[in-house]
Amino acid sequence: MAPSFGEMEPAEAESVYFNEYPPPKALPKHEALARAFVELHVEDKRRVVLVTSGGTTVPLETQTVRFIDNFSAGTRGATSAEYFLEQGYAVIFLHRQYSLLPYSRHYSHSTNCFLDFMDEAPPTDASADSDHGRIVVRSEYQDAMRDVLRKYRYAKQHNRLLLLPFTTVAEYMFELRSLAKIMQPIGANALFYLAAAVSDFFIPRSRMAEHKIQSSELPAHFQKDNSVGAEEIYTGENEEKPANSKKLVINLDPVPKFLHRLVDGWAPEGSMVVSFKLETDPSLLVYKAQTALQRYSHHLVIGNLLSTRKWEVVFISPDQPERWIRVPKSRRSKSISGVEDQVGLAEAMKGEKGPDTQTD
Ligand code: 9Z3
Repeated sequence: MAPSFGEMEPAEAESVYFNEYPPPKALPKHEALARAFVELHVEDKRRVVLVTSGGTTVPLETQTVRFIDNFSAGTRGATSAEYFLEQGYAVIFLHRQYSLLPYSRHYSHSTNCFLDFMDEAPPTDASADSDHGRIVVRSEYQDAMRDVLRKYRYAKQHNRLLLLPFTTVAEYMFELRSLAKIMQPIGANALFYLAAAVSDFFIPRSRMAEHKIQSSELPAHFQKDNSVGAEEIYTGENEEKPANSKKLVINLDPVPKFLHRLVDGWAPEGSMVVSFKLETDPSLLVYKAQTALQRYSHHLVIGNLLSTRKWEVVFISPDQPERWIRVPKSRRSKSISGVEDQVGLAEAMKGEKGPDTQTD
């Protein structure tokens, strides 16, 4: 039996994995955009951060109808990107397509849709006929929206933000590898901030069905096209065919861990790598974050629990005691959209000024 990725040296796992998949179609275009972006900011000696954000998918079929997803709205990544921009960084935002984006996040996936922020201008004596029915931002949102709009415009006009989308875990891996290599000239001014929720399990291409997996038996003359479906491909090798043919048994392999390769090979010498660790069981979080730090020898693991991720995170860094950062209860969610929750945490994470040891 072929060795699993876990049994291979990181460099071997890299070559096997990247040879198995064709690179994403958008990769050459993304690489060209990233090269131009990096060149510009290297010239200006600006710090550049690659923020990854959103969940990766694992397709069940090559012509994908169904896929497995990882939880992430993109709030952490999009909010953090705004803070990096404010701190003078240029940001490459590698994100799951249609997940939250810096700045537009305030109005895109909110509980209130963006139309709720708008109104028709009230008629005034002075208003000309052409002004009649003009759409304006409602008065109570003017200040907040002006602030967001100015920051958004600034980032755009000064070329500080590059948005690059991915969908599948394979696309994410290709993009991450290419971008890290393209960032080489940035050297110690480069930061990797890996907030994307990356799938731990996937179906290798060699075992993936081409077409939509059928939920019922097909007449014999159709069977050829669909014979690579559920039973043969998704049932474990020694398992019997499910008695009920509607049952789909999915057999997933572990995704190779490329953080090693990022730290040891792809990322520029002297750059900083920050990864996130997501758990749901509180008793595991610190242990898992510490294990990740030891395994990959990078600079910081930020641990968070699914249920409390908007209020608290734990920093695990080499030779330091674990450090919890918490948003006090009084500053938790009063927002319309819910996304401002994260702002409290981002403020706290900025350091000295933040309520970093508060535990209420
Ligand atoms: C996180 O833990 C992020 O903080 C969240 C953010 C996904 C919880 P939202 O987007 O949620 O604000 O809704 N990311 C998980 C990072 C991850 O999957 N890490 C992998 C690992 O620990 C690889 S670096 O194995």
